[in-house]
Amino acid sequence: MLTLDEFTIQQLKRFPNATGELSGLLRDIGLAAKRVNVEVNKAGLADILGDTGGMNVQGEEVKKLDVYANTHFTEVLQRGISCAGVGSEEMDDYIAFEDDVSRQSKYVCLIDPLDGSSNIDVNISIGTIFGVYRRVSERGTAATQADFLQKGRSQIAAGYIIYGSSTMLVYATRRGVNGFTLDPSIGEFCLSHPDIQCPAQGMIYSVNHGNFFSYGEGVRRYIDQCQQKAPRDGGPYTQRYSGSMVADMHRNLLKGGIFLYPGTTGKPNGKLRLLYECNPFAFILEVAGGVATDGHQPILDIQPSTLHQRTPFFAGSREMMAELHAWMHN
Ligand code: P6P
Repeated sequence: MLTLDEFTIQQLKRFPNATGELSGLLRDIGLAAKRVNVEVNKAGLADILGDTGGMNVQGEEVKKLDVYANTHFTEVLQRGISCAGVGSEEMDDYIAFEDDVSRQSKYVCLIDPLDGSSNIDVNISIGTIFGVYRRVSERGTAATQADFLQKGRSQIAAGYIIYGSSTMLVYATRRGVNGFTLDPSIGEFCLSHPDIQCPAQGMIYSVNHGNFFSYGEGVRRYIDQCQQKAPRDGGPYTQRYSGSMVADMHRNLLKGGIFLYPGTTGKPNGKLRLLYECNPFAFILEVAGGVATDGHQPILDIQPSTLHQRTPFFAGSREMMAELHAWMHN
């Protein structure tokens, strides 16, 4: 059974020109994930549960675990040798690490340290989402805003940790998507899902029906036909939506399915964040054979203008996504 560290080193050997910085960064993320996992697993016990009383840049109440996760991932990345700075859902602006080693580092990271945190108190799976970019600013200097506002297609790697019935780390590079399950008995992430492919077709659709009447007409038509799928048309479909993006996207990635967070009349750009929620999952899906769009263009082709901008998000099995676009645009 390959551990995450052994796997990243094995990948390194396949590419002699690689410096090992990306492997080091991924190991750093794995290390931080183990620590966050310990706290997530005892959230109901420690006083870490519950609100800090603070509000994050999204205007959402901040759970203590959010703060812990953000602090921990940021510190581990700063102590590493591969990351020059971090942009995070929990921080108003990006952080450019000031120490000399970090200023020489090749990459920057965008993270949602604990997505779905409203589910912490009710024990529904939550997750960490991350995207890794090669910096565009000069090494030896502090990371700049341009480093963080790159198109998602520029990602070198992207992934997530799901703190669920088991804790898994899934990450993609251009070479493939691989999943590692944490073995608590040895405290290591072990390769459990090599070369993940998203099935071209699925029978799961994931959407918040509570917003149905505020979605666009094409989206409403698509959802209606999902509910009427006959066996001869690949149905019946089942609706699965947990309110935790990492949990819903992970299930659909493995089983096939489609996830929709459309814009609404009140929020035309929807709720999900482009840089640290949608871009990482769009990258993972495209490498795994799936599709992710804003309803019109690939998510990965959107040129970001601000760190916390939102986008409508449709993602999943490529045949289901083709059907969605047909209902939205014909
Ligand atoms: P709604 C969690 O807050 C989150 O950002 C995603 O994890 C999740 O998919 C979405 O919001 C749920 O939003 O409006 O359906 O409750």
